[in-house]
Amino acid sequence: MALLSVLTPVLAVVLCLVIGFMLVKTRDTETKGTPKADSRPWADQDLQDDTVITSREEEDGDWVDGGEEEDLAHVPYSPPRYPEEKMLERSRDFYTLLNQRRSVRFISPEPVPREVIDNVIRTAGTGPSGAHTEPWTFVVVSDPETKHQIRQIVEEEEEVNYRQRMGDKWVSDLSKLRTNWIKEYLDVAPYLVLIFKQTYGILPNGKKKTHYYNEISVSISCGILLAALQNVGLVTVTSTPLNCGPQIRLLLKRPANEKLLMLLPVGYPASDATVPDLKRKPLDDIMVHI
Ligand code: IYR
Repeated sequence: MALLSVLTPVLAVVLCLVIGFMLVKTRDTETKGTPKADSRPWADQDLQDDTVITSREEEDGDWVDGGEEEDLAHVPYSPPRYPEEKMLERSRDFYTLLNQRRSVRFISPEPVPREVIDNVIRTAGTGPSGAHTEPWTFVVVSDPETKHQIRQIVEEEEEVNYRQRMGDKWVSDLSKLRTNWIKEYLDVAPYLVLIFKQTYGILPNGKKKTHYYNEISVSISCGILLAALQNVGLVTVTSTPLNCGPQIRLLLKRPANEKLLMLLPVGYPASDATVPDLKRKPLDDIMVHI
């Protein structure tokens, strides 16, 4: 009994040491198991989306080291500089042009010159991207059968979205826009442009390359594409079909590193096209000058 009372404090100390050791060990293995979490500083809290949630497949494999890439020459840059008067005029004109942009769901089947589509996509490809990785793929579909298959996928999923996934509040928020899951424009528009974000790159040697901020980069390039379409008098509606990405990716035979970000039907507006009579917020409501 006496021996037991002497040993109890010793046992308690040993027990504490063992528990402490086990805790430190667990923390060590946890950090080792998720090296990406710490080595991805661009994964800003505010940008948490599926850009930074990598699947098992994406985590595995051989990633290229930044240092493996060649150095790049830096060259002089002197874009046009306009007198202030001219700047004012150009800023007004560009605003007037883009202020006429509307999401149009009634698109004419009239053919559009292919070269115009090539040029607007070239323009979208001028967007800035994280570490200049250019993490975008623009799939242009004019084949009627493929357009129809896309329509079938989108309508089937959108019906479930509207009826179940989006919920009453979202559906009622949209009622003023008179949208629904029937997307005739997917058959009718001469072109469907499907924009994929490449969640990582694949080099010719098969190694994977990090595509920093890929979602925000591709979103910016979509904005430029919308402006380029407006500039040539074409219309579109920025559709982001919920839950259709994987099926459309497989239909279009795109690789697993590409995720569908946006689907743009592109063409001239139908002669009887209508749009909701929306108003834009005035400058004072969208700008804060400090
Ligand atoms: N993607 C659906 C629903 C939709 C969602 C928003 I937010 C809109 O501004 C418009 C529609 C659709 O395209 O019908």
